[in-house]
Amino acid sequence: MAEVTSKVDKVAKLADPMESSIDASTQEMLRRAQRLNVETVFDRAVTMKPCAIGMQGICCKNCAMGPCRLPLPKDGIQGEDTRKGLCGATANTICARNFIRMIAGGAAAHSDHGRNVAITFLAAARGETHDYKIKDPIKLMQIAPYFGVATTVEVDGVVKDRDIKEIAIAVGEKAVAEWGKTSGTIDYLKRAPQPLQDKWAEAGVLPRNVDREIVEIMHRTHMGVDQDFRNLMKQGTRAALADGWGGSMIGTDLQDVLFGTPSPLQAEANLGVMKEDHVNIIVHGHEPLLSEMIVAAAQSQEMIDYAISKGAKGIQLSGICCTANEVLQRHGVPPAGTFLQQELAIITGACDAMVVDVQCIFQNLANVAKCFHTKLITTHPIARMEQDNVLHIEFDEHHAMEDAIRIVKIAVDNFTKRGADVIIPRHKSAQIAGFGVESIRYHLGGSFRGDYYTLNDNIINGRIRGIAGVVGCNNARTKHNDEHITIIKELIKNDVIVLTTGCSAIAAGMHGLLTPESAAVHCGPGLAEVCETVGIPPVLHLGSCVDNSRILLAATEVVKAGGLGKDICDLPAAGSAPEWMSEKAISIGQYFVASGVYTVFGYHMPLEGAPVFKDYLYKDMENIFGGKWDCEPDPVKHAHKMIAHIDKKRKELGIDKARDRVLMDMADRQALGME
Ligand code: SF4
Ligand code: MSK
Repeated sequence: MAEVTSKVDKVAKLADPMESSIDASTQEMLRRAQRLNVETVFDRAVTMKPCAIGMQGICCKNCAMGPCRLPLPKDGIQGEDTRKGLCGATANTICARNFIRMIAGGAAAHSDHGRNVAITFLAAARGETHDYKIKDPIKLMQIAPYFGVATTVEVDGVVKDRDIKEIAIAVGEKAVAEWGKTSGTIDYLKRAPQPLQDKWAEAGVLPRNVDREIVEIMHRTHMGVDQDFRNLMKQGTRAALADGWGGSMIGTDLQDVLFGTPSPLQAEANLGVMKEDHVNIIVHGHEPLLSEMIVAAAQSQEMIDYAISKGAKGIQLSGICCTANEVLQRHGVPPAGTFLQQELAIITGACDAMVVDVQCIFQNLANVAKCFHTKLITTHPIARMEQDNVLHIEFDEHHAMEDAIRIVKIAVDNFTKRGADVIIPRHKSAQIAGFGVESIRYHLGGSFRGDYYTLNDNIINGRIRGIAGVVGCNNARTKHNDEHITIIKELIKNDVIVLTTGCSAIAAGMHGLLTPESAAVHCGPGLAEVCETVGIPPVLHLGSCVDNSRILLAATEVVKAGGLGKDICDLPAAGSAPEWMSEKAISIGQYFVASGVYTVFGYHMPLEGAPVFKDYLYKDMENIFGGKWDCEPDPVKHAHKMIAHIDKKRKELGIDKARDRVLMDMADRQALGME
């Protein structure tokens, strides 16, 4: 081990490993970190407490007359709320401004990822880069009409298929334009159920283009502009929809076209996927543009031979955060861990290179890397680190493979510099990942009756009580993975099928919930029967954070299949982000709410200091969009709030009795409009 430069203050309080995580490998690595005197996020969470006023959402620093802080009086608000900042901004205004600035941050992060994918897609379509090819032309043909791109041409009165390259260029140009077009609204909005589109139009929240909605948030929240929390939220909703039904959805689709649409595959999860006798490369972040190339480079015979020539048995690639999910769902590359395990992967002493792109990357990785031999490599022009031990190799789509090979070689060379003190936790779990709208249709829909019919039938007859989306981050203020796993287990125990993405999906994989076998252990009898019959896990891994758009489209498919109402808000469904921490989670939450989903966050929401604004999100939103926010830190209560909502929707649909009856006959189906 190199000289330790990220020492924990000897007198500082340290995190209790057992209280910090439910995962044995995380506990083991945290103990090792503390033994080696290497500080991690878990220790910092003990020594640094969050600001109480910031937590309430009522600190404004939008001009230099502030920061203005508007704490709630100790005995609550009696009578009129007279709190105001120097300019007169009320608690509601300040809280709403802060909230929608989080949406802007989140939507910008997701959408800029989508933009980079669109730009690379267009370069590939035009033949300006030879490292990327169209892997899924069928998906390209499916999405082209949404952009208004024709897939056929008429020549001398005969209709013919249009040249695929021409279609790809036209789709690429249209997609890139979605970030800045000067008229109309985002093309993909028309993929939503018509009643939802009508609600958005009536509420005046149809997003015009992705960039404009984000910029307008920054303008409206500037000192002295929008001072009506409802009007501020209207803009927050526009930007969130521009993310979910725009930037993220386009990003997901074009990644599928370029890299292949995922289909279920087997892999493992947790730090135990690293191998002591292999070169270990970890990809971390969100954009799969470079990591796709690193997968190809690491699997090439040339690089494997090079690794063997340096004394390794091969190259073990693994991932952290959503870059992990991207390479998992398309190549079966195993995730080494979630967001909170990024420092721990280096603390194994076996990480020869950690390659990071954008989002969710701790700056402290550089300090931890200094304590070991690990090469930390930043690759994105917008995400560099100031520490001098960090190598920057700027990725460029025009020479992507060259960059990837250079990075893999650096990792292999670094293998020879590894210290003797290597400890890789043994824990890892098997998992099936790679689900999506298409594979749910295939596995649960049944090819004979058409899309999603069998899934709907099972929901109507009560074997499946409802659908939950459980997504999002870890948060060092909560016990690592505890809320994710408790909530998911409680949901599947009650026959609610779970769709998961992001770090929540990695957590589910680490704790063995992504296998068909887990159904018999953890599910209620109805869901267990469906999983056993179809051979799927009760928790379906749908990908990364941008792939939450897959959940929106799966919900839309369920609506289209019939029998469960006319809009997403009619479905027996609910959303959850148990351990959220990122601004992206707030953007995701708002686009789920505005798409009609009851969405419950764990930990806490920065709204307590502005009760009127909080009520607007927790109650009034439902009258506008059919979905609303909620927050419940207790994981069991959290799950039961979702289940109560699902049951309420079953009752409204008139299928609450079906859970006793289980089997539906033709007359039942006809009554529900399914025949
Ligand atoms: Fe204070 Fe108003 Fe300035 Fe915010 S904008 S810091 S509330 S004076
Ligand atoms: S990586 S945004 S910690 S899910 Fe998408 Fe995980 Fe949250 Fe980052």
